[in-house]
Amino acid sequence: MNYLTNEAVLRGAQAVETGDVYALGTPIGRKAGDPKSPSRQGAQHFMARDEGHYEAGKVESASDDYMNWADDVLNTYLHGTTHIDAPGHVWYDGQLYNGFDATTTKGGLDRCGIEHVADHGVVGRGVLIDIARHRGVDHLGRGERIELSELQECLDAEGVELQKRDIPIIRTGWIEAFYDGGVPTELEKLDEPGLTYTDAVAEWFHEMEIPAFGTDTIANEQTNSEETSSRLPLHPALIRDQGILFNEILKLDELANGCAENGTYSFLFVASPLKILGGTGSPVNPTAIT
Ligand code: UVW
Repeated sequence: MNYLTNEAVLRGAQAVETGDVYALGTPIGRKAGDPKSPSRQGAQHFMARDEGHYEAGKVESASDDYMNWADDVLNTYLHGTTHIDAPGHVWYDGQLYNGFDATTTKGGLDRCGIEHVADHGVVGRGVLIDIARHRGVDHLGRGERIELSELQECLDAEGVELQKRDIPIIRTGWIEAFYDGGVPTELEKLDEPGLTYTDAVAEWFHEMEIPAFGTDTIANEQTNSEETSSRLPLHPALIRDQGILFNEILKLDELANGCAENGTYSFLFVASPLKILGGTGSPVNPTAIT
């Protein structure tokens, strides 16, 4: 996040050409269910006050006022929709990012919580790397791997340069497949496509000084790594070792169509987490302005 300097923000602003605005968050509270990790429950949204409450006499209108109002409550995992992971979200060997002790996560993150990201904001030059379109498919298949070399091939085909301190946004088409009912959502079957850990991938993120990256999958990487035989090895390698912000569960179809129509794949990317003290992440509705 420290790489998102004034210069990086201005580079993002300079990428704006059309003024088109794309909201990259997924809807919350669909009756059919929202895209999220199957290890988490779906969001519960309920009304604390609406006209039904007044009709039933459960709440009273203020006698000196003509106005009634609606109020509601959202009970949700912070990672249960489009979200940004806090740097303290994952750890190994008892240490978080920057060497903080894992016991500092007890009862809420004393270190590396999302409020620090929220205070700074995630603003910079986003670059869409539309792997699904590059492969000529609606969406990548279960467990398919994206190689580092393919990112560069896709960028070359799009005619855009990913510069140091940019925010890569990788599209697989997976979330559209979710809405079409085309991907399994049970935990044991969660088998998403994406990048996976290799030394070269970790070094590339480091050398490119990538502050944040996003995808339209639930966990931003190939779920079951072909390389390490473990689940989600990029999480510890990038979040814990490098402090890179993961923006997951993005809805990228409209942005992708706009980029393809205009032939420009860079934009101003803005995502503001909520200031949840000690939070492990926060829902966001990121904005891409092309
Ligand atoms: C985990 O994968 C543990 O969480 P998230 O998907 O929010 O990164």
